[in-house]
Amino acid sequence: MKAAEAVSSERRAYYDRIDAYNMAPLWEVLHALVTPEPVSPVRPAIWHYDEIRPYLMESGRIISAREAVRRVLILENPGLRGTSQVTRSLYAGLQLILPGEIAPSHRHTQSALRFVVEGEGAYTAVDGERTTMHEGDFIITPPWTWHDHGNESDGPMVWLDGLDIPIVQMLDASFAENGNAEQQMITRPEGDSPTRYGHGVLPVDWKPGSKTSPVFSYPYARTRETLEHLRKTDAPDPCHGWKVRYINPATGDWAMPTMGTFMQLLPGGAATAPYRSSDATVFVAVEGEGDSRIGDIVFAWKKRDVFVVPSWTTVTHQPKSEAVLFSFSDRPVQEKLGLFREERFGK
Ligand code: GTQ
Repeated sequence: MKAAEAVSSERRAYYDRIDAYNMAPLWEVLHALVTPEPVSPVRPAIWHYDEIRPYLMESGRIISAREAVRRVLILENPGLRGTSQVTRSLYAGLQLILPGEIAPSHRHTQSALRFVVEGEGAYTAVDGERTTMHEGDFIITPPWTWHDHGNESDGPMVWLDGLDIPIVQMLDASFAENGNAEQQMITRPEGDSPTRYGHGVLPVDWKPGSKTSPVFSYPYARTRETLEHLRKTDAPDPCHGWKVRYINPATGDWAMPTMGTFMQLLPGGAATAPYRSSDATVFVAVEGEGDSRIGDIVFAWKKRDVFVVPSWTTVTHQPKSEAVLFSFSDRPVQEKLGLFREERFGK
């Protein structure tokens, strides 16, 4: 408003007259619309799992998974409170399912990823196939696929939900419906899609039915094996350590059309070289502990903590010893629109 106050009374009177016709002068706002580099309300943020876990468990006494439909504590960026956004394009939340509970079947146009944070043995069912969840697994719910979750194990199960809710919201393209039954019919054996599509072969006449990977479960054990192999054979990247991206094996493209997902192994000792990119990124610590400097702020993290690096904010990671980080961002969207930029400093 400062700029507006400085304008002459002649201009202000003119702005008032055109206002009645739902018009506004570009020259008063151009600098804020078209910035020389990203200017974001998103702030670096961290959720320490030790601190928030008691509240998550308390949610289990306040409401059932059935009543809540999805019993989730939304992780809201402190710069975006009230918007259900962890970055401007992404949603994140921690979902709790207690033994014996069911999160009923529904489907929606938003893509979802599950990153398993705590617990063992609950399942998510996607399009007639169940997947048992283990810590560190990355599991996909493609748009418009029926999905329900359940916990037949004897402990609480917690995973991070990552969804493209703000992207779908911006496009006004949200559609959703509830299933007729709480749990969908299981029509394929467990392991069907990873075996069918994830072994370097495809059924000969198979054609993609969607833009999402036909493999919807990426077990941690296999990703970890790749990272360990890279560690033994390759020098670490100065900015990333040993870092892989999850792919759709049928196309080599990202596993999901709107969200890029990554896992990286950071060598112990030295800090990574400074790096920044235009995709605000949500990280989950999977193994180890360390510090990350994000802009001017240093966060100390350990296993299960979640932290956010805003767009175009320089980050360095300094693990205490070897550590593993999972992360996700809107990079596939930015790449497809020709918007993605990154910058490496020093090395
Ligand atoms: O599991 O379908 O955290 O629809 C938010 C919206 C989870 C889900 C969320 C959802 C889901």
